[in-house]
Amino acid sequence: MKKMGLLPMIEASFFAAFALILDLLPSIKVSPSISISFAMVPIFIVAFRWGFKVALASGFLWGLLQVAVGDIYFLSPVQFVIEYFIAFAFIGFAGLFYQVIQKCVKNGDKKNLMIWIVIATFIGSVARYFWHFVAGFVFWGEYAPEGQSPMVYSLIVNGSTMLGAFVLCSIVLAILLSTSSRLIQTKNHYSAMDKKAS
Ligand code: 218
Repeated sequence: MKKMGLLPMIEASFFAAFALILDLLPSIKVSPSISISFAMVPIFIVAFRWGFKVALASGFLWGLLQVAVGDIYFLSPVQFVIEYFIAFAFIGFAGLFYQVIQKCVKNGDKKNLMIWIVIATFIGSVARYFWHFVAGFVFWGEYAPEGQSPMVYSLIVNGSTMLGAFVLCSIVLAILLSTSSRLIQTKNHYSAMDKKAS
């Protein structure tokens, strides 16, 4: 297995810390259990800059930092591991689109870049919230309203949080990357996109 370079490692750590800080900002509170934030954006940037493995590491680190600062909900050891290590690391699945995204940047193909960014953001969000959904019906079921099954309760809470976060992250990333695609460029070349812009 290829070793991770020093620069991607440093970036994985930096962006994980950035996500932790963004998560401290006030988020959009839809209900007591549904709050929507764009804190995943830094991990998506890592995914688009370096790909799956580095983004997986960065998401994992964010979870670890979240635990270190004590900003967690602990119901049981299995719930804790699922929600703070597995779920956060799975945001890295957005990195599966690294190659096609990098190709769009290189070719100055802004339209397809936006499409792939939205798709990758969706996959990363689904991959994370799938685990919160699983933890939700296994461990959080007792919080379901009278007469609602834990499965439906978890799907509503985590499904709507996921959709909100996905939409918010997509908007932030689309604005950020349509104005400066350099943000996800790791190679030292001017892309066709930046040439067009200048
Ligand atoms: C139904 C339900 N309620 C609460 C949780 C816990 N949960 C959900 C989403 C994200 C996170 C991590 C911290 O942001 C947590 C702990 C759940 N899974 N399901």
